[in-house]
Amino acid sequence: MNKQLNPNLVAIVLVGFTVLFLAVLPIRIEFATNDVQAQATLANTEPVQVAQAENTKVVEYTLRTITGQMPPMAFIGVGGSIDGQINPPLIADAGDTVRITLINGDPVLHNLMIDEFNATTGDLLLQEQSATIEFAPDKPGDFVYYCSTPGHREVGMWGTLTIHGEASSETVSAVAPAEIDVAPTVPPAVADATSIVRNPADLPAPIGDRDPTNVRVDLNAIEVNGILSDGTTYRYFTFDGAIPGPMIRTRVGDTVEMHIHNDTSSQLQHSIDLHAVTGPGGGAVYTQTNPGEETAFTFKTLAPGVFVYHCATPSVAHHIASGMFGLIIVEPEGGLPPVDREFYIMQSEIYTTEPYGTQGNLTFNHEAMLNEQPQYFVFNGAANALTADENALHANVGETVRIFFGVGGPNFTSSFHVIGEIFDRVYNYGSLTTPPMTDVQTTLVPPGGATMVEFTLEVPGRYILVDHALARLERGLAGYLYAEGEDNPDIFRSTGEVDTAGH
Ligand SMILES: [Cu+2]
Repeated sequence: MNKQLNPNLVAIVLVGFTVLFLAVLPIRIEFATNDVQAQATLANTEPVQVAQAENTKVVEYTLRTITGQMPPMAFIGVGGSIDGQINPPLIADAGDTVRITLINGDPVLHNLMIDEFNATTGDLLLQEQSATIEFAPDKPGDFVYYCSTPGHREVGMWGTLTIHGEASSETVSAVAPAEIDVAPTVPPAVADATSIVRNPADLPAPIGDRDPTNVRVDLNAIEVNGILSDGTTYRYFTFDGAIPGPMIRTRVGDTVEMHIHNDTSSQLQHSIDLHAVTGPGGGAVYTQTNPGEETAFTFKTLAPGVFVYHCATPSVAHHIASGMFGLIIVEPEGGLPPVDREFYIMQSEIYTTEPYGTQGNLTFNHEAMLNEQPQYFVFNGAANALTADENALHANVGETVRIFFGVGGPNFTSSFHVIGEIFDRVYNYGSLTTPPMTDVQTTLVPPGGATMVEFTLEVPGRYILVDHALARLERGLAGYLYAEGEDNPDIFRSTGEVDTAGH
């Protein structure tokens, strides 16, 4: 399932970013690790010196991005009075020239923005990449500097720039306003976006009756442009390019060597927290993985069950909402009871700025996520994904079906239900050591939780998988299960058939 992206593509994207920001902003970009590298300075981007009073001055600050502390992401002062301070307060007087240099502390997408002064470093992606901005604040007040990468400000990457003094009409911003596109139009759908839907029949075979053993699992974190619905694309984060991530299947007592790779094309760190793990962070503590790198840890499966795994890199909810979750099944000794068909489905929400149904390339909206107001609810990553012929569930009358059903969330509990069927057995909360509940219509599955349901198909037809909070059906949450076979009029028949059959 590993999808290798062309490193040349990454280079092209980087060059593209650089050209874009050099074109519109007065910045210098340099790489601090190599002082012979050329500085790219455009002649027309020198700050204009205007109307500066004699007592104005240049105020310089250097900040470096830092992760893995508390808060999880932040700026840290470098040199001078702010050295070593997390998100240090920056101070200047109105009319001063403020010069801020940002150094990227890790190979992850960061930037620094101050909205009120149209000041931005542009995106920095490489470790030790730096950019310097200059601007002349013309009004007093407290202004937030922050990183605009989704989720970063929210987990702590911001501080305050305080400008003292009087607002002066004679003091003019030395920086031409950046040409920020504020048009409300939605960008067009990404032309080469791919399906990120995992077919629900794509899961490993049962473990069966075997002794505990050593298992190696490799997962690759990949950020991809995926198809959310017809004519609509979205930037997903995935394990191995599909949602949910690959099902991991083990038995109790196995020793699992878990490897997390982060694709070279990634812009963010990724990691894994498996709920089947007993240990710090479920593994997340040891797997915060930079783009192009790999981490690993080993754990023993102490308890059988159906467990969720997910990325646990801040903002964790953002990474989950972007598609980074899956199931790990730990089978009991002797394996699970045999069934005819198994399926693998997970539910999640997608928080876009644009309303449900908007065509184009939609954008993630962190505030909507914090407010728990998704536009989309999805099975296996995309709107109505499991109603499409290529991803619908298929079985035959007389067969027993098992569905592993989990909720990535990040926020909404599912009232999982199959319209027209009754669950013969529900392994509530995914517990495989508790006797299943029997004859259940609808079962609750919380975020970060899972269930295993089984039922036998007695009557042919199309059954609809839903969350019985049915408004979500109208936001993309539906799947079809087609049962083929002979009619079974003793169990179900239409009025018409009764008449013609003479019963
Ligand atoms: Cu992630």
